[in-house]
Amino acid sequence: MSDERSNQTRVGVIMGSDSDLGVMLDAVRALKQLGVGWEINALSAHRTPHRVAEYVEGLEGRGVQIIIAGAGGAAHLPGVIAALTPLPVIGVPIKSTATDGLDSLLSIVQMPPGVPVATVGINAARNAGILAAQILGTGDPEVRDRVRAYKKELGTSVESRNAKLMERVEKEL
Ligand code: RP5
Repeated sequence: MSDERSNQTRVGVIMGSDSDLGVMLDAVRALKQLGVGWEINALSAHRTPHRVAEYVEGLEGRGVQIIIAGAGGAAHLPGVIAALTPLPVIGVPIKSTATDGLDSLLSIVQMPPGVPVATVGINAARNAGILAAQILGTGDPEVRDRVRAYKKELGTSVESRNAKLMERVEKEL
């Protein structure tokens, strides 16, 4: 698998705070596994709004094609980014302490008509990375083949666990 660091950066991973990093690393792990070039930043829609706008406005010129944005609580970062760019935005609701992430989920998913954010599950940053690779795969057969191989592995692992299921049941009875 090619080293994604030597690749052109195609996915911008961004989060509202460095406290989101533990979750957002799963997106980077997926991109790395699928050989997609990435970059990562922590910038806040509320605390650094002008920096967010400046960052987003520079993305297209640098060849970035998709943004994965994670935020928690009043999670406006993915929506603000979607308002500023025609590039697709995948939102990752970070599990907050106050409401277990329901506030983050609803803040990200309930966008007004015309400004969609493709929202994954609470803390589901890995799925965001996979979805970004799948979107890129529509125009890049190499990435698509890596996603295909990954999905095949997923199926193989389910088959092998299924084969051991009866053994486990018998131990329990
Ligand atoms: C959000 O507020 C961030 O995305 C983070 O999930 C949450 C808390 O941020 P910190 O106070 O930890 O910086 O904007």
